Amino acid sequence: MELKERFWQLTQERFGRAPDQCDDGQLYEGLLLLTQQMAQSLPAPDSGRKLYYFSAEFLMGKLLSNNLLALGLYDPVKKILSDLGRDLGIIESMEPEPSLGNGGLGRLAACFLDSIAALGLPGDGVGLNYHYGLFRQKFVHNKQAEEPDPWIQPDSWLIATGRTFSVPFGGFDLTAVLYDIVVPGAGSGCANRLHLFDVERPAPQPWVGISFDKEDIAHRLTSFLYPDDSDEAGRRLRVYQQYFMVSAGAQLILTELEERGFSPRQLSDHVVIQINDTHPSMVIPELIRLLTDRGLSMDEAIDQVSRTCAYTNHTILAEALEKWPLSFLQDVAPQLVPIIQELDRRVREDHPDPRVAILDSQGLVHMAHMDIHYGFSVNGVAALHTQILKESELKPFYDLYPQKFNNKTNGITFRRWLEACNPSLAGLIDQCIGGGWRKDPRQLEDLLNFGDDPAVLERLLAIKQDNKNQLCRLLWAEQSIALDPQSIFDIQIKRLHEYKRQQMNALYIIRKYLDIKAGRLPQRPVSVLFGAKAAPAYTMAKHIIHLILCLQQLIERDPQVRPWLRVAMVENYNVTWAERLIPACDISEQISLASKEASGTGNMKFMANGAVTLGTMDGANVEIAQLVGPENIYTFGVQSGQVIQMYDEGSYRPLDLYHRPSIEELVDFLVSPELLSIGDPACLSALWNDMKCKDWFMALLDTEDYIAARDQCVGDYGDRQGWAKKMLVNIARSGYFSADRTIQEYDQDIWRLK
Ligand code: B1H
Repeated sequence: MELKERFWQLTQERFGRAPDQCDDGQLYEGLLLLTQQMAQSLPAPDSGRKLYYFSAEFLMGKLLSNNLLALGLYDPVKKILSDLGRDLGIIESMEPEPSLGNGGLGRLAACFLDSIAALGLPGDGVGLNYHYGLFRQKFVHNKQAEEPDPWIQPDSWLIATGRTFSVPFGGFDLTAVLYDIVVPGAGSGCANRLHLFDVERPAPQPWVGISFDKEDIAHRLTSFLYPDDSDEAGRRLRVYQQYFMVSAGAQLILTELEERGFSPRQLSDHVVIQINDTHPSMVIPELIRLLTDRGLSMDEAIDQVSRTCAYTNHTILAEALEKWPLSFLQDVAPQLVPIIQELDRRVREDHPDPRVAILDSQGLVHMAHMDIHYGFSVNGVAALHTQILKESELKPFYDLYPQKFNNKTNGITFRRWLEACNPSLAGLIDQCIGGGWRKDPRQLEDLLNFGDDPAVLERLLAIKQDNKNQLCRLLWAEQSIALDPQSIFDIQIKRLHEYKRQQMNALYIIRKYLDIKAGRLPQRPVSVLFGAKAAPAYTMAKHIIHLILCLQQLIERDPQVRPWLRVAMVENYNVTWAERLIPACDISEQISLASKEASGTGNMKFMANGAVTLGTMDGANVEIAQLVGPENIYTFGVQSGQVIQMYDEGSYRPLDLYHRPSIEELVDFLVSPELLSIGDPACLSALWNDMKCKDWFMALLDTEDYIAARDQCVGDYGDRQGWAKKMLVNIARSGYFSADRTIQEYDQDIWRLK
């Protein structure tokens, strides 16, 4: 049946009316059903070995456009709608964004699913169906407030499969119900699935506090995206969620293995599990348990599992490396405890070094250690990150198992992050080099032939300007933020964390503010945009949001400063906002303390959309710098080796830096009468104190160098031709960061699926 006919039939059946009589919501639902049906009819990729990507987060973003593109329906549907006088963009805005993740780690998992399906590889995601994703952020009195974000509607991308598994918790069993989201592969003609487990009868209301009795767990286990682990209740709930996810996931794997006609003894021949950070690490002892239940000896089970599981490390921040008290596990999944003890015993037998033990002297289970000993691969997510893992963070393990360690520099799907979010740029690229880059982003390098073509450079600038105009209209309509589209758009969007150093960006804003007040005008007007959520219990991060919002208000009220400098923090930053902000960006702020940002993926998205990076030599910025060359990036700051050494020696003294007059003036502005009259003195002075005396992520160390590099960057922007050339080189060299490339490397070096 023809697409149009099918759509007419569908809305007729569903709403008793033809599309031209439907409202936007009905059209959205109709398109959702249509795409879903078509995606569901695609076959799964031809299976050799099958991958299961286990992750506590999948930050999928809106799916309608993405799926239409993957199915090759985007243009036809757009046409059908415009013939009706309707706009796909507006229809799409009806879709709630499933925020089942915090940030980069969850978005990476989503990009990977997209690439795995596009490459026609057999690989499904395994996670949890949180009813409330990450909180919805509101700004109240210049502070972050959190509201629950229900995303599941009667019609959503979730498909009830009817499959259930029984998860044995200490003292009771709980049924895990499987929902699927279909993941159609762009151009591959096949589809994979994202498997999300849920409890059978989820509580209708979000909750405050949890009592951990059987009833509570039974109804609320999947209520929220795993909470931050700042209190014991949060930590305990995480362990419940994690075990629920891995036990149901492991049972699904063994069921599918059997359905494919293989025995549990053949597990590693037919299955590979990628463990995304340590949140799913309990899959190792759980699979060992299930295999021994099915008749394998302990030795056989351990051998099979060790050849099936591979681990990705995403951070060296100590607080994110999970260590669970054995006593928690004793409550949650007592059947795992003897297995973990046995795994630990075997490690100790072979390796007396206590640093590599699984169980430490305080009774904590080091999840990453278990992954490394009992997995066959350990990878970092950017070249520098993997090097740091090998040379310092995980050195004792690297010495034991050098062959297990490998790097897989992160990537992004260009289908969402260029084709879909920046159609005018995509169109210009087509005109220059044809459409081959859409399948193979490395072909973007052909753009380098146009580096001296004034017409192309001019188009590039015009498209950027157009995207900035569009963003301005949206910011005004949705958040009453008015910006000058002619100003430079300097953007920092990412989770709020001290190591990402939004506070250092704020110090630059203060520098410019003071300059303008003193009559020293900047080279040109700059708008500094932020988007960031802070974990609800992360006090210092919330103070930094407060500081930024106070600066925003201070400047808004000041007619002397406002024409030159604006600050705008976007409320409730999420994937959808990122898709609007990134195409409109001139300067991409990637200013983490060197060694602390494992990779970053926002940096890659900005680059592909023609922003120029202002960054430290951290994470994937290092690889960006190599690719574009020094004249097309602005780098600054102390190098990672030196930072690591300062931590080792404990030699960083922020107070000494603070007493430099150029820095003191900036830091002291936090407690100036201007700011105190707007903000909360307790928050501002707490932040002020911390920056002077603690500054754990060394913002003051790089402040002077940062200000100089940023001024240089703002100055260079004035040479419009020169700047356009930088943009072009950035776009041209971004193809390396295609998630398709990353996934091909995972497949070649780790998964070997076909
Ligand atoms: C990343 C996390 C993370 N690394 C714990 N680690 C979390 C750890 O709620 N938790 O418990 C949540 C998230 N997220 C990010 O992964 C890195 O910081 C980025 O640099 C990297 O690009 C991304 C994907 O690899």
